[in-house]
Amino acid sequence: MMRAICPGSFDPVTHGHLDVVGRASRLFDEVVVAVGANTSKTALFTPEERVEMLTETVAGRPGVTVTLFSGLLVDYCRDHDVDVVVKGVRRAADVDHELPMAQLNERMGGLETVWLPTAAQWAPVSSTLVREIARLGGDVTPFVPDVVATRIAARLGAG
Ligand code: COD
Repeated sequence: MMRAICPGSFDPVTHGHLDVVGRASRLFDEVVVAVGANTSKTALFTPEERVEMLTETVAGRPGVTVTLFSGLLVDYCRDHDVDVVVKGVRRAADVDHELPMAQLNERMGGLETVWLPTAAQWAPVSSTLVREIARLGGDVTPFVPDVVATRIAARLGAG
């Protein structure tokens, strides 16, 4: 049995993330969607809120679970019998960003990484741009699930 992990900040989850999770679930027996903290980013939602939104969004997908993680990804994967990391790659800049992490995760914990090329329609989408569009009053409904768009509107509306 092969267990994969899709780690990310997911602040918030987008259709691009969900495309990668769905494709990973067809390749592996189990997929853990793991919400971690990227300390270099300014958060819109708490990690717990992101887990709630992800859980609502992936509910019913066989073999897919959602969790929080902290600390090193290699430690989480060793402790939870995770075999492989799955990441979505949108463009060359993602390779530059992801390659050192993949190499160091292999070196520190023998943890392999698989990259899935992003579906073309979601390649320009990022959580960072979704947050910016929403903060500036734009429509994010093409890029995120309805439940997420509703939560963003409530969060920003609440000031
Ligand atoms: N389409 C497809 N894939 C996408 C899209 C999209 N539109 N948007 C993002 N993705 C991919 C990203 O390329 C990434 O692979 C993944 O989805 C998550 O993206 P984000 O932006 O939600 O999350 P990140 O990149 O901020 O998450 C970083 C982690 C939390 C995973 C990372 O910092 C980490 O592993 N932290 C743990 C600490 C650790 O082990 N550090 C040492 C590493 S060597």
